[in-house]
Amino acid sequence: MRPARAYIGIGSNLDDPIRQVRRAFQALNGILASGCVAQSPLYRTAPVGGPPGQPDYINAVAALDTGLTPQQLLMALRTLELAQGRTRTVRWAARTLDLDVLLYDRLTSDDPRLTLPHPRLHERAFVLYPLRDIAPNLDIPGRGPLIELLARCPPQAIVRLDSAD
Ligand code: A4P
Ligand code: MG
Repeated sequence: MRPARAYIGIGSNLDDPIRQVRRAFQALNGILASGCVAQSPLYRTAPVGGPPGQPDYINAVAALDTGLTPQQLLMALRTLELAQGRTRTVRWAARTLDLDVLLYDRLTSDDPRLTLPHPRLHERAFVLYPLRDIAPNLDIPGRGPLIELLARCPPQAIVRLDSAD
């Protein structure tokens, strides 16, 4: 069967976030029946929401071809988060690694355990910029062309890092 194309949002703002994100790219390649087909550059971004005083985030996006179902993929991502020391306290708290399923082919779901596309992706510069780097022609089901979402996105502090950083 043809694999699905999933896009994974990667975020970290604890314990050497650049290293956490690079490690996550490698770990994604190790997911069963899956392969990473594109990696975005890394971005340094101001925290959106959550408790005040959080450090900046490092964000990136990966494209993954996968034979897993969306639920199996989410479980695999949870395992990688735990392997990189993720703990869950309050919503949007600082974290060593957050892995979100942004898109899974053109599947839509309003299940709160796995909402597709990711319910906040269309309004977040820290997702839209790295997504554009690896998939500029994407059309987000129910939301429209990525380029139009970027044009409408509220201003947010975001800086692209050099690959040497
Ligand atoms: N869930 C539902 N749909 C999905 C999906 N498509 N992918 C459920 C992943 N998980 C999904 O997630 C909370 C619940 O969402 C889970 O039960 C899962 O089944 P979580 O990872 O435990 O907690 P979270 O990440 O704190 O919550 P949430 O609501 O997913 O947060 P967001 O929306 O991901 O926001 N600012 C910057 N600059 N950069 C960031 O990366 N991230 C967040 C987290 C806030 N501010 C940020 C950043
Ligand atoms: Mg999350």
